[in-house]
Amino acid sequence: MQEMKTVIDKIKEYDTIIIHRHQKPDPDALGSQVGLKEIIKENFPDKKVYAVGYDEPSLTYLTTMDQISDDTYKGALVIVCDTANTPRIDDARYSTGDFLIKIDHHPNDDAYGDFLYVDDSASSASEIITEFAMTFGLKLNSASARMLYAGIVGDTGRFLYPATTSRTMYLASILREQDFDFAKLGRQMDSVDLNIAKLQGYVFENIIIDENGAAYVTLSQELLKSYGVTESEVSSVVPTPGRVASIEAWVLFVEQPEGYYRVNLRSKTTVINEIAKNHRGGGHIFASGAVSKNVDENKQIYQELQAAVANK
Ligand SMILES: [Mn+2]
Repeated sequence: MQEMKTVIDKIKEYDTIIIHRHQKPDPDALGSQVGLKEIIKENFPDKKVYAVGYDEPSLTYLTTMDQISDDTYKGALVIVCDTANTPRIDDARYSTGDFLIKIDHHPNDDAYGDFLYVDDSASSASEIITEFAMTFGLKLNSASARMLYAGIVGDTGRFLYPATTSRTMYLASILREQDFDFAKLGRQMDSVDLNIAKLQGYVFENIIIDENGAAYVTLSQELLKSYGVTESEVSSVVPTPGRVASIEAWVLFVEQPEGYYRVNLRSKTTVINEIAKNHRGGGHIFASGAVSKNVDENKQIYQELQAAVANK
């Protein structure tokens, strides 16, 4: 609460506020970033507030970013949402403002910034921003509510994942009071292009599952090219194996053009973030990312996952 008070005080103190979030944005990154921007615009109309970063083509239906000059950062407040560590922040200029605030719900392994508001019990950064608005009686509007709702829906898998609490649902219901087309938004977020649907088919056809429900699948560069799927679009097949009843935990090895692998670890009830930490990564207890040098390390990671599921 005291921490939130500092955030509102800083927002009141600065005329220019620039909001960042992580690379390869997902709906929660954009939802918390632009949700906060819209809240500040609505409640402090004299302030200049910007949201910056790469426009991820598959998410431009949610929002698009502002283009600003380097000079804009002079004397500005910079807020970074939904980003656990500095290498993942989209747009390196985040460090060139006057004061830096981190607002996040990932475990606080990299405590960057002049001030931090981190609540790893929150389902999403968007939930934190919504609670922040409620705490200080800030007005919501349809634009902020739509973005924040999208962020919560995104990070909870539509209220499916265990991080979904009664607080999550309460705050979502507050957002739902605003006038935006939530059915259309939900449909857009649930839709995939046909090539992604086909890649999901590949995942179901080729995933290896052991007797305890530990599973893995490897997506090579060649395969991604043949399906016409970009690196950023791969994220939409990461939750796919969870739909199989006999799968308890899974890992997707995604080959990179440079030859190493991005490792996506997910589980229903098995803690897997320690495995990620063993392999240049980390994250939430049921959703983590890591980096693997080669096929041998992939095998090692899968063996660790099998052991974790077997010993649960
Ligand atoms: Mn998030």
